[in-house]
Amino acid sequence: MILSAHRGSVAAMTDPDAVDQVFPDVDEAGLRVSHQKDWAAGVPGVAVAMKTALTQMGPIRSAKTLLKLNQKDGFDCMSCAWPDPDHRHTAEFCENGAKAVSHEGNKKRVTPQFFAEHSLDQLRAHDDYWLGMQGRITHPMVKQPGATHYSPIEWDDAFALIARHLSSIDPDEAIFYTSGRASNEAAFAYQLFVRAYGTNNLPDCSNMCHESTSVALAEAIGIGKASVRMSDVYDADLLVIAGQNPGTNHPRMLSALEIAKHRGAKIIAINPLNEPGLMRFKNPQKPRGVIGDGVQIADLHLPVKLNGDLALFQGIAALLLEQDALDRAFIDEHTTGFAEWREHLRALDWVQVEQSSGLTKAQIAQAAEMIAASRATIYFWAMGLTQHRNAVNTIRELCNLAFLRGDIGKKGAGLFPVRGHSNVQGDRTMGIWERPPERFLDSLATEFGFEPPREHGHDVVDSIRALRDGKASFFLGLGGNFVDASPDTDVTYAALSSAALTVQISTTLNRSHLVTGDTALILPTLGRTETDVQASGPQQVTVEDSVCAVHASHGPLQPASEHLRSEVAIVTGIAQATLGDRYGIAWAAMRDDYDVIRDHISRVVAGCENYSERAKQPGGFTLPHPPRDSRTFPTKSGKAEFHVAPIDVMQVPQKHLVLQTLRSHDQFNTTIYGLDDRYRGIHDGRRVIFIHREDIAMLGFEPGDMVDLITHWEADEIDRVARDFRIVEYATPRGSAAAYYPETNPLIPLDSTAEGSNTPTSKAVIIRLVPAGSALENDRADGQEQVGADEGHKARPEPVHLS
Ligand SMILES: Nc1nc2c(c(=O)[nH]1)N[C@H]1C(S)=C(S)[C@@H](COP(=O)(O)OP(=O)(O)OC[C@H]3O[C@@H](n4cnc5c(=O)[nH]c(N)nc54)[C@H](O)[C@@H]3O)O[C@H]1N2
Ligand SMILES: Nc1nc2c(c(=O)[nH]1)N[C@H]1C(S)=C(S)[C@@H](COP(=O)(O)OP(=O)(O)OC[C@H]3O[C@@H](n4cnc5c(=O)[nH]c(N)nc54)[C@H](O)[C@@H]3O)O[C@H]1N2
Ligand SMILES: [Mo]
Repeated sequence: MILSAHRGSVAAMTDPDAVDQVFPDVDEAGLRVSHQKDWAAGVPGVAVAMKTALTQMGPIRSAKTLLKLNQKDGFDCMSCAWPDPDHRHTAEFCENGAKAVSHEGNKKRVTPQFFAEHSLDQLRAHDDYWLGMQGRITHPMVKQPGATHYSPIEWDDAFALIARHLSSIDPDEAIFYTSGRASNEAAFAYQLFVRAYGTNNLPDCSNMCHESTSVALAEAIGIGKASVRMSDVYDADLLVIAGQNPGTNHPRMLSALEIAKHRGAKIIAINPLNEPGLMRFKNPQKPRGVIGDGVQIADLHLPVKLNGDLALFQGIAALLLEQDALDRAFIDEHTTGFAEWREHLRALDWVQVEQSSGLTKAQIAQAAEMIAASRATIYFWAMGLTQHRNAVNTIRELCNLAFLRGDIGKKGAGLFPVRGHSNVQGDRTMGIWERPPERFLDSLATEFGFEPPREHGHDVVDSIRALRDGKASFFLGLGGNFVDASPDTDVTYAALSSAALTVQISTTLNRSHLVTGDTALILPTLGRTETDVQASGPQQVTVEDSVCAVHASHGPLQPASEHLRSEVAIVTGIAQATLGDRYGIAWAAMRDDYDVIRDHISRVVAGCENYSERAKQPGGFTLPHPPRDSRTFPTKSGKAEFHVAPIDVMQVPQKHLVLQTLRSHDQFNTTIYGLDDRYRGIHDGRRVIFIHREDIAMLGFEPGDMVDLITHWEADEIDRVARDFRIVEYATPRGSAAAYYPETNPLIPLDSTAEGSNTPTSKAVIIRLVPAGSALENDRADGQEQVGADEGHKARPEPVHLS
């Protein structure tokens, strides 16, 4: 079927696999590339969602789960942290939410027999897609030192093993990671255990995600969270969406954008790529959405160069200042540092702005005009802003813009970092933080009668360094896939492999079960779709979304195995085995009745008074946020703080590109649901690199060529290579390339992090391209051995999609 290159069609709506191929079947492994789409579907991508759900869960489980998804009496979708609207549809989920639920509700099982039949070496030869698709892990498993296979272990023996190890080391030699799916109850119990044990080594996925946001917002407005309510999105005049791809990563946001547009809002998209979800939206729930062209989303698209946002925001601000388009009253009453900032912008070097942003002054002026004409603007952002060396400064510059126009603490306006993992924000609120605020520790001390450690712990990057340098020997992951999500894959693999004991609390199989310490444990847990019954009866858990709204969640499905334990039961079990009755903390009582945990939360976490009752109300409650609620700013100065930052121009050597590493439409972080990225026109393959046509020619290649990617990083001697990527010509600015994560994580140096937040620079690493295979040859000629991570790729070609 041939579709227009510039417009999706109704046929494509009903047949999501319809493609017009640009170079069909060029790849022996089956990769196909078609034209990019210029629209995305929102709530719900019915055809695709139902197909996935029915295949993996069957009709009964599909109906049981999907109709409870994001409902007030149901469970919280684990696919993203987009807030729930007050008025919900019967089907309040998106295609990717359905994929996440189906993945967890999968009827396939990873049993002790599976582990007996597959050695670790055999499992390592499979890719992430295959691993994740094997289904739910059913029993606790152990890998003994030197063993070739995992074997079953009793829960109590697993807890005792952990306790023995923890008792034999200094608490600061242990690392306790959290991924952002853990419930507030599990997170609270976990940080309590870790601090009672004696360390603040609580890295979490935030350290690789919105940490730059948390740092920048805490400095600028005194609190690291979004300053908007869901209703503000509908009341805004202008929505600025920078460095975010909602069509794939927050599809339910498209419905909110559609409503806002119908109420007259304008939208500016700031993104190197013209992501379909930012361009045009089709809502299959409404006739208007299915027939015709759908709703145009972005009124202005600014194709900024990678890492060019700081310059762009300064350009916009300078023009607004020139036009005197500012909210004087807000600036005078609520801010500090304005005069100095204005001076800085008076001297703005427009040549540098245009170079760094890749945009013309005329394009930037269009954005300034739209902002000047708006009475209330919301600024949205995600990984496109946070994962850069100057990310903290970039986000502070966005805050400067909001202050300039008084766009904070006002109806329809504010700062809206859109979080990733569904409860990553709640986990932080509950104390999952390597740098906990003193006030939080004081409350913990009062509530539990022990003195928690005050020294800051390791974040993700520092945890890897500690393991690498032999300063840590124990790793526990409460969810997530640490080795695949982290940067510098070879370094990270070696670091984790040097540990004495690694423990993963998980639902499905992933690489972190295969790259392990001498001894390794897999502790299988209930997911959010499943019922959780403890001694006092069925339990609920609570979560917090991107706009500080807290609510309860309980799953409808029978657990995948009778041997699974809830995250709370596992954490309190480890705590009991390790600490016994040290400090008299009643671990068993917390496990038996989560209200006991919630009562502690009420007294320890500011804003959570009377927690259990309020969280369980239909729709829950919203946590306080002083700048949003009353324009009070709990910063050092008590005001919103303007901040001056120099423009940071990346120095890219000739014949090199800047690479961003992003998500396809068929993945959730390191979980690969499928091998398509249909909005970007990619089918049956993931090892592709998107490059501007003229850059391809400049580098002496052609679209379809196979290349190896090599990092340019002079700070150390390590060779960083990712092999066998197919070049795809794509609409991206000159010099800015893109490829999928986690395949490209071997390219990101551990030491390449954002200033101030230590977040890996996953959206800007300088690379060069060589013909596929020649990176290996050169290395051999140099006599340098390549270690580990990417080596296995040759042996396991991209599997062909079977559906
Ligand atoms: N289906 C699905 N949903 C998810 C996830 C998933 O993997 N799959 N992951 C979840 C998680 S943990 C997170 S954090 C979020 C991530 O949500 P996103 O931040 O949307 O995720 P990315 O795919 O990393 O996309 C980054 C976007 O920023 C753009 N970008 C890159 N560099 C720059 C830059 O320098 N400037 C600007 N202006 N733009 C830039 C990219 O082109 C891309 O559109 O999604 C969450 N939701
Ligand atoms: N190059 C590059 N690297 C990146 C990024 C990038 O954009 N580019 N993005 C970064 C970002 S934003 C993030 S958030 C991190 C993500 O890092 P992580 O959160 O560590 O990784 P995930 O892939 O989300 O973790 C998936 C695993 O979680 C487990 N799991 C799923 N559900 C549950 C549950 O309910 N309970 C428990 N206990 N386990 C569960 C499953 O076993 C699954 O294999 O990656 C970061 N890494
Ligand atoms: Mo994230």
